[in-house]
Amino acid sequence: MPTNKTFTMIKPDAVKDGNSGSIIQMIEAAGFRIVALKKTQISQQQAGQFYAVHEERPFYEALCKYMSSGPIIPMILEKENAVADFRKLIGATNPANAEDGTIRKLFAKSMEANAIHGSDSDENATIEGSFFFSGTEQY
Ligand code: RTP
Ligand code: MG
Repeated sequence: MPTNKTFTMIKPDAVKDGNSGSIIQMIEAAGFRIVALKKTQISQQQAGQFYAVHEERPFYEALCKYMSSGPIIPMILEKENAVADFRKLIGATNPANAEDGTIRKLFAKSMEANAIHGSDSDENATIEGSFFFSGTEQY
């Protein structure tokens, strides 16, 4: 059953550049309700756990180093059709291919430093949200 929730993180480059506020504004303007939000920093090992699905990919180690290089802002979001609509809002992984008006088109610098994460399925949204937030941190 669809959960109508997704999980996102504003990545280190966008937090460092002071783009968090603009990105959160775009997320709310697109109709997503913030269920949980915090600012935190994870270790390379924690990033490795979070991105375990990419373990065999050539970019895995660089990705985990990058994701632990500075503070991030994880959030759980709620909206009808949340996972698919949010992927549309953030745009393609490579900002060079991201459509105009998407978060990555506006704020991503490269394939790695691409400003924001979005879950790719309802199942992963639940797993990823639980990685950062307990039940009592979700409203
Ligand atoms: P995300 O999980 O962060 O929302 O991104 P995504 O679904 O669009 O892309 P995914 O394939 O899940 O890859 C996760 C993150 O790994 C980095 N990446 N680098 N150098 C590369 O070829 C490469 N490919 C992926 C990106 O930061 C991507 O967001
Ligand atoms: Mg992904």
